[in-house]
Amino acid sequence: MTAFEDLANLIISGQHSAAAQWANTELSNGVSPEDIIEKGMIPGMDEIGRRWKDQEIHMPEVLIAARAMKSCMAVVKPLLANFADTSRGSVVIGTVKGDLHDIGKNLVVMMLEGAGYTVYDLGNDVAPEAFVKAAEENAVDIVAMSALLTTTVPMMTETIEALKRAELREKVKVMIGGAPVSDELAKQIGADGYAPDGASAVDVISTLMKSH
Ligand code: B1M
Repeated sequence: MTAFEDLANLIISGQHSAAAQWANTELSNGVSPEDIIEKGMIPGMDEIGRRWKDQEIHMPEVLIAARAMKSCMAVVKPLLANFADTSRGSVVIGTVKGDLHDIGKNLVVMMLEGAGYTVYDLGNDVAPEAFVKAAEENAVDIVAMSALLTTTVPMMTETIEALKRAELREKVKVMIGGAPVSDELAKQIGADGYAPDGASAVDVISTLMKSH
């Protein structure tokens, strides 16, 4: 078993303190925060997703795994942010209205902050009007939306419509992400970009910034 599998197993079994301690120890051994996220944390959560889908586990197990994931994030996040010196641009991000899934969105936030973007994280269950208000008040370059439920994907369209009504759509680029969305959907709803994961989100946003 690789060391990263040990971390994945700590996440799967919901051992939040041990998972955070594992991350701390490996960081001091010189393992990069990116490797900890991509090779340990995400595979752990992916396995939880598979087990839940196959009805091998129930909601409490999912929630304790999510808590372990958050404990690890708290450890690696400050190190990702250390890469940043000056802001490369500003992003308002949230999980759309009706949707409480925030683990993937939080990973995207960490990656963007680590890459040097100023991020205004509105959390989850974010109404279209709240995206508009934050985009306007902070004069951001990018509005980024996450959705994990097929039933909340239409909220992305509603948010784009709200940006248009507020005459902000021409002033910002819109990026979407999350398991039920795709590049094709981004084109259909009039978003400017789609990213399948946190690392690609950084690439997509830097491309969008060039045309902004
Ligand atoms: Co829920 N859930 N959940 N859930 N949950 C899913 C999403 C589901 C696929 C499980 C399943 O049935 N197989 C399913 C959705 C089905 C669908 O609509 N297609 C589902 C359901 C149905 C529900 C409830 C309705 C269950 C119920 O109550 N009956 C309910 C809804 C609550 C609500 O939101 N209103 C619910 C609740 C929950 C919990 C609260 C228990 C918990 C969320 C805890 C939290 O987030 N704080 C939870 C979890 C954990 C999951 C699974 C197991 C894992 C999601 C996750 O965190 N993945 C999930 C099953 C699965 O995904 N296999 C499931 C790990 C994370 C790193 O990946 O979020 O995909 P992900 O993020 C990735 C990319 O998608 C991307 O980058 C991330 C990093 O690589 N990405 C972006 C995400 N956002 C991005 C934004 C970007 C760019 C990239 O730019 C803006």
